[in-house]
Amino acid sequence: MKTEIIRLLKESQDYISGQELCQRLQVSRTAVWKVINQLKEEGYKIEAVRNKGYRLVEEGDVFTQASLECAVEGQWAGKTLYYYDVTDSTNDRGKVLAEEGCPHGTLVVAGLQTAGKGRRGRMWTSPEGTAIYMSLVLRPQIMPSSASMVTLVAAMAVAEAIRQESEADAVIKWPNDVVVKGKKVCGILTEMSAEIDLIHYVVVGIGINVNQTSFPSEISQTATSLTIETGRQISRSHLTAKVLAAFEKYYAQYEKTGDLSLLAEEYNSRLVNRGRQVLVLAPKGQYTGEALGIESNGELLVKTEDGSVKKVMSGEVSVRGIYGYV
Ligand code: BT5
Repeated sequence: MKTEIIRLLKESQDYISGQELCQRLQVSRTAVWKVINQLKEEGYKIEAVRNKGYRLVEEGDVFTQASLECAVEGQWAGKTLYYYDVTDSTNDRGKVLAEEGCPHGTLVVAGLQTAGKGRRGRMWTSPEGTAIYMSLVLRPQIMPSSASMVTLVAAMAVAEAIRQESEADAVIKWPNDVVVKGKKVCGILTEMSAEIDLIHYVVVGIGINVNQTSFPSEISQTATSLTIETGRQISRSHLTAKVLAAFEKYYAQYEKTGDLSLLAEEYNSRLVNRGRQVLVLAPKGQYTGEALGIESNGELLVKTEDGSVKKVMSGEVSVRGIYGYV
């Protein structure tokens, strides 16, 4: 009922009477009144005027199951949605749900993570109430060797959603970061359960720094948030919905071919590493070169000093700009 009331308030240009809400939802006035009070407590600014009814004045940055259900409009991504105020890691929740058989596109979102994860056992700083922690469960019909490309698809979606929702100039740092003004605003962690030639599921986890105003000293030089960069408060629910919509769009292109051939050009136009010197930390030793862009299989092409072009596979190496973080 909460979701319905928010939807009706949002749709209505003017006041909507308590009686109309009761009739539309087939519930009592007291029930409506209770839900309106809950919504106010969650942060919605709702005006109540005698003989006129209720009006939604401002949505603010409410981040709940209902606010997300109202905002998400896509075909499949986020149609099944689990919101937790607190969880260990949305990726771990996603894996449990996937093992239990949840559908393709199931979304797990949290307001706070107590064990947010980066790649290779690193930590993802996950404070309460200011950032997005979301994981999407996918069941792609592709070979396990192609699954890492999902990270690149997600990075494109996040960069586009950020540009739409906040106007910050979001670009991609290959393979799993989204960057604003040279600092990391989003990290992506893709995990998979598979056999040699069969994917059971993929969980793509996305952490976006949205309304934080500061960071712990260990990451304050390299991390930023959308609020820091734009001076504005951003609605996490709306941004989450935009990420899902953009993800559906790009994922459809990826599914058509099973690779990034339809996306590589656009990806490369958003790639902050392109044309820059990068340091590749490969298992067999490190080297520097100029990043040229990705190929249709998601590998990064790096031109080394001797003129040869090396292909860097995601997951195998870290790529750092040799002039700072990017
Ligand atoms: C990542 O790893 O960037 C992947 C982060 C994925 C986080 C999401 S949140 C939802 C889902 N649930 C999870 O448990 N995880 C996913 P990596 O490339 O390894 O980068 C990790 C490094 O980024 C850390 O070692 C820090 O240096 C830095 N870092 C940690 N927290 C950060 C933050 N909030 N913002 C920017 N940088 C951060």
